[in-house]
Amino acid sequence: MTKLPKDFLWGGSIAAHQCEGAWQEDGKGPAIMDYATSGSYEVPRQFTMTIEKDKSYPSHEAIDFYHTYKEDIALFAKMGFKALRISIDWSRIYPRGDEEQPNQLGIEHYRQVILELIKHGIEPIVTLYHFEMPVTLVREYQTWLNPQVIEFYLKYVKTVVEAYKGLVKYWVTFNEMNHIDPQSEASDIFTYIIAGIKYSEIEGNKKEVLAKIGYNMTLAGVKATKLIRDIDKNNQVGCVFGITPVYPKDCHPDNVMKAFKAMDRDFYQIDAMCNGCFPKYKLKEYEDYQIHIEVTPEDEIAFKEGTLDFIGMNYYSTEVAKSDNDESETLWGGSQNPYLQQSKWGWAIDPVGLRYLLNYTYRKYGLPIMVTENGIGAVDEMVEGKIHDEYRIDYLKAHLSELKKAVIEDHVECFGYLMWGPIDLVSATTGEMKKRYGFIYVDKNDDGSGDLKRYTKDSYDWYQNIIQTQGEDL
Ligand code: BGP
Repeated sequence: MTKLPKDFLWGGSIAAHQCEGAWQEDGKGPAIMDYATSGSYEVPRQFTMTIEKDKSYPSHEAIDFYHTYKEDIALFAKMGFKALRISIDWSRIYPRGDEEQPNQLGIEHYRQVILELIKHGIEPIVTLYHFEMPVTLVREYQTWLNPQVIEFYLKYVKTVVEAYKGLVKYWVTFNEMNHIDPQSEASDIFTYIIAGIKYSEIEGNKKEVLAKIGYNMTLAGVKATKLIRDIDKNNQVGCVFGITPVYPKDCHPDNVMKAFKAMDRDFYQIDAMCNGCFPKYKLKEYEDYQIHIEVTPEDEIAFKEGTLDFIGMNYYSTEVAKSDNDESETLWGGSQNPYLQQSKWGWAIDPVGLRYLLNYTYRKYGLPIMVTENGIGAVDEMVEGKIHDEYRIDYLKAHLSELKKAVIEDHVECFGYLMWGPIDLVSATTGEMKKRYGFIYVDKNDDGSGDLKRYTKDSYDWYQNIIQTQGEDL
């Protein structure tokens, strides 16, 4: 067999705050990413308390997908997409997060987007939280530290899942909450995009704050999973994790152990959501730091009843467990791998890492996996209206070939591949447009210039053929 199965979900993934714009339209409230400025590889994004006139906030206009979704979805359909992962911006449904009644205009907008996808035979895969928290919940309610926020989240989830009952089957409770891990030093960017707070400004015991946020979000995730299935038993619920496998520096047993431990960062929450209980090893580890997490009998039931139907996997890169004298550093805090090349943004390119991760995760949990993000951020140059992005084709081809081996040779149950950023959009970590992922180029630059016009790149035709031949040409 050289083809991937007929019903394999080929497609792409996007997120509201990175593409929609229209940040004050149809009753949307301000969300945490609306206060994130643009940055670059060298200059980190800033997170401001007010909208400052001399700064630029890329989510405000983004690529204007809020208004262009029909044309953009038509372009995805022409490529042959079977699935598109979108996110719903919580602040369009409950602008402050704590209202009694939802904003009908927000509900109606996403209904139209979902119907448009269905019209083109594209399966909508809906993420309920992709860094889009109403800012009020951070500033007035202490973000995920406050159990009340779990209740607000569940109310929002109920509203949305009931509204689109029968239209959406695949739901994702959270995107990449795993980047908050008390075990390691976090960076401002990750604590901000996930929970709206800057790591450097956390007062008191930082580890304790991260542990509590991580626990409460995990609890919210399992409660939401049960809720979504209770609303419609045909619903399939997953959670998306951003997983960066960690390799040992060499075969010295101490280094192997170090790498094994470092993998906990990305896996302890998957354990919690798949094994029916919050992992005891994590609770004990917290105790070692004098952090106590109270798991109530009610929580225990929630973990039992809220196990996942599938695992969503965002894969970009691998890293090496940090050793004391290694200066090189990755975004996730490990060291660079000398055997691998890196993207312009320092992300190691490791196609085999995807096969390794698919096997590792499938053998650990036995659940179906969807690759919910994978791609390369690169600088594209337009020459006479064309973009020859062979580097993107090389990256995707190499990764898809390894995915194919995992499915066909290793028998991993992977039922979809959603390329990240099928249309150029705002980078989450840097806030740039320059870091482009798409098959479709958007004429928009970091200085705000550009007419937002769309152009297909060489990779657009390439992916169209891969989908058409079910991966036979890889
Ligand atoms: C993932 C996020 C996405 C996306 C992607 C690429 O972590 O889920 O939102 O942005 O990374 O990252 P970046 O945009 O920073 O290149």
